[in-house]
Order: sequence, then structure tokens, then C-alpha cells
Amino acid sequence: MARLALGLDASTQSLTALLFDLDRSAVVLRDSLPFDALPGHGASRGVLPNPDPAIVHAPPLLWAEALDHLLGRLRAQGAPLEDVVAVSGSGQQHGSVCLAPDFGRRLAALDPARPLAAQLQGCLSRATAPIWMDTSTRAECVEIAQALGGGDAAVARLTGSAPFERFTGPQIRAFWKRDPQGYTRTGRIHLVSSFLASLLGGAEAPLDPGDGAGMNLMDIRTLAWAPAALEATAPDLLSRLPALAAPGAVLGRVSPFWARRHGLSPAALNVVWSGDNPCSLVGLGLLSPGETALSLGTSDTRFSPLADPGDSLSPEGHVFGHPAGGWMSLLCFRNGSLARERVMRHLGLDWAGFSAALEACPLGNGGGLMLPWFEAEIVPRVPCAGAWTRGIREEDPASLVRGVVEGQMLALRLHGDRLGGPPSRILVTGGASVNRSMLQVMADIHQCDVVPADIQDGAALGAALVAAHAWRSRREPRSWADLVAPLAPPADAAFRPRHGTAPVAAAMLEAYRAFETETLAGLAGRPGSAS
Ligand code: XUL
Repeated sequence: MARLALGLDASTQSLTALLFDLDRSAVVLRDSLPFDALPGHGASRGVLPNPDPAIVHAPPLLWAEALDHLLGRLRAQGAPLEDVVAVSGSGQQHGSVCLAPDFGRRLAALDPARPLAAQLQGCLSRATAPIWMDTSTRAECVEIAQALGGGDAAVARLTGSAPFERFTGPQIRAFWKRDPQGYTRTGRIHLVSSFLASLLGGAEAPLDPGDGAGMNLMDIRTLAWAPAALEATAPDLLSRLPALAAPGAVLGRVSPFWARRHGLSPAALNVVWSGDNPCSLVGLGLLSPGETALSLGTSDTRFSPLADPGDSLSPEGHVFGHPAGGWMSLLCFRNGSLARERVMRHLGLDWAGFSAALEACPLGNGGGLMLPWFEAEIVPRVPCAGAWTRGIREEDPASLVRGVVEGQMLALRLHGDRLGGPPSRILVTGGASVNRSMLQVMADIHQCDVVPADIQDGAALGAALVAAHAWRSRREPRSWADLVAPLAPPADAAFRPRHGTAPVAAAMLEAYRAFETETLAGLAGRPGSAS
């Protein structure tokens, strides 16, 4: 009989399941259910329409139905769910599900003969869940920073992040202000991760420090709720929050509901879930500080394990718990592919032409620099759009393409090193990671190896590995490193920094730092667009 770990990933638009074979260290089955396949909840691509673009909510019962449907579909396909020894999951971060006080009792009484979502009608004290795309809580962020004293930096020092609109604390404060009666009716506020783990376990599940840190409510050092942050957010909040568990904690067995309904082994361990970013870190096998991931997507994201949350917490970045223990840093640069595509389209190029232009100009761009803030930027915080250039030859495609790519890499290094420390090696994922010339620029500027990591469904894989590790640790001591080693991408695919590029990169970084500092000082307090 195989021994399988089931990893689930509830992302914005779909629910994905992976079965990981513990003996073969390999993924043996994958299935993904787009939420659009379940049309009964009024959502499109996982979110509910709203006339106000700042308000982005999702219907929580859609997630419940998706879990029921996907496990049923796996069973119908003949997936050996009876061989599953442990289950864990990954959830889109920050989204909050408000539940009536009897939620836990109702979970324990679910009837396996009936669909799950129908039985949860009436459990919600708020019909919809604000998710990470919601930006409607600026006022609450300011109020929380004021109430805690010391501004954004103080909130970041306490909770690992400055108050952000999408974080759960500001969202809870907005709920309490806008609908005090709804707040009073709420017995428990789960995140997407702990809501789904509760459904799997048939009992209220705790949060792990990876997802708990995405709320502006947890003390990032002690990994316990921070009373001052709770106080600054909403009244009587502690009793409404789930417990916080250790990373990878075993919560018990999956509920008999799942065994009877879909044939999941009743002996399978129910392991605490985490957020999708912490799970992706595990899926990429990143365990030690220095090992860094760059995901090149619409936005570019940099994340790496951290030994210590440190004192130099950045009001632009985030520190979360690491599902394998310790901490992780995360920085999200809004102008990723967004900016690259803007330059590509402006020059009438395709990606091959973009790469050729990049290679036509040597490292350093003859002293030219670009601050690639085509849209308002998150890191550093730039409220107005504008691609600021110095010494870029506007009529020369090579100079412009190199300007945007080098500007992005220098920003990744400058701000990434500040929060996450210098990388020893970079694993690069996401659509743009196929652009080889860009990876060479990345290696030259960061002065470390850059390895393309073709890992599918990193968050679901990370969740499966968390489940696998929890199950193994109960039997034989097995290190995290042993578990992830067989999945490492081949090192011979690495891009290495080219000989002689270290001093060039160091000079570029200094010039970029100075240009950025000057430009930000000039922009301070200046609203509107700079482009
Ligand atoms: C992280 C964040 C997103 C969501 C996406 O802070 O908001 O990455 O986790 O699912």
C-alpha cells in the first residue's frame, strides 16, 4: 500500500489537490478545479462583482463546495484516497470568514450523505469574505497605526508588516465599523486556511504562524496574538480569533465525514494549513536564510527564509512564519511583467526581440538607470506612477530594455537584501523565468547563481510536504532537508555571475540607491502622476 500525503491549495480562482508519494518522493496525481466550474455562488474567477473596485469579496461556501466537489472528483477518477496518511493545505492569505458561534458544533454533526455547502447554510455571520485583493481599508490602516503609536514602522516591528489594506486586522476593523451588529453576531473569524482545515477536521482549526502573520494581529517574535494590536483593531477580538498552533502541528484525524463521503482514509492526520506564500517557500525547498525565490509574474515577488524577524523590519515588506519553523520574508514589487510588457509594447517588440535588445547592450547600460515605476509601486512605496530615467537613450531600444530589466533587478537586490539578507542562490519561477537573458542579468546583479525552478503548483506541493513531514516526524526523525532534497531543480541549469561583473554590479547598486533616494525625496508629498 502506498503512503500518500494530500496537499490542497485554495487560491483565488481554483482549488488544487496533489497526492505526494512518501516512498517515491514524487507527485503521483494532480487535479485542479476552477471556481468558475461551480456557478451557483454569483462569483466570477473566484470573486464577487462589486461596483466599488476597492471592495473585493468572495463567497466562502464556494470554497466549501469546491472541497467537497474536488475530493468527490478525485474519488470518481479512482484516486487512492484510502492511502492518504496526512492532509494539509495552503490558502490565499488574509481573506476572512466570519462564522456564527455554533459553527464548531455544526461541523461535528455533518451528514456524509448530503453535500457539504448546503449543510453550512446559516453558519456564516457575514455572507461574504473580504479577500487579499480588497483595498477598501486605508482609513482603518491609519487608525490602527495611530492607536498603536509609532506609525507603520511600529506596527511592522510588532506584527511583521505595516498595516496593509488587505491584511485581516484592518478588514476586521472595517467590518466592526460598518456592521457592528454583524460583528457582534460573529463567534469566530477564520482565515481561508483555518476555515478549510476546520471543514476537514470536523472541528475548529487553529492558524499557523505563516498565515497568522498576515493579519497585523500576531506578535511576530512570540508567535502569539499581540494584545495591543487586537485592542487597536476591534473590541473583544481575542475570543473571536482561532488559536495559533506551531507550524506543521497535527490537529487530529480528518473527520469521518470525508471517509464516508469520499473514501478518504479515516486515519489520515489533519495537519494545520498555512498561507500560499509560506507554502510556496516549502514547495521550492527553501529552508535556510540566503536561499531565495524570485517569482516573476504580473508582479515580481521575492521571498526567503529568515533566521530571525530582526529589528530592521521594513514597512514595505512582510515577515511571516515559515511552515518548517522560523520565519520568512516577502516583498512584492508591483511593476513586474507589467513594466516589462509596457516597454516591450512601446518598442513594438515580442519577447524574442526584447531578449535580443537586452543582449545588445552590456551590463551597466553605459551608466543609464531607470526607476521602473510604471504603476504606483509597493516597494519602495511610490504613490504616483512614472518611469524615472537618467542617462537612458530613449531612442535606443537596447538602452530602454536594459533600463527596465536592470532597474527591476537592482530594486530587487536593494530592497530584498535589506529585509531578507543577501541571497546565496536564487530559484526563479513564474512566466518570465523562461527569458534566459534576463536570468543572466539577475545573476550578474545579485552575484549569485540563478536556477530556473520549473515547479508546478508550488503551494499545493508545499502543503503536501508539510503533511508528509508531520506524518514522518511521528515515526522516524527525518529532517526537512531530506524531505525536500529529491525535489531540488538540477543545479547544472544555473546561470552564474559572469567573471569580472562584481565591481560593475556594486557600482550600479550604489548609483541606483542614490538615484532612488533622490527621486523619492523629490516626490515626497507630491500627489499625482509623474510620467
Ligand atoms: C500576500 C498576498 C497574496 C495572496 C495571494 O500578501 O496578498 O500573495 O496570498 O493568494
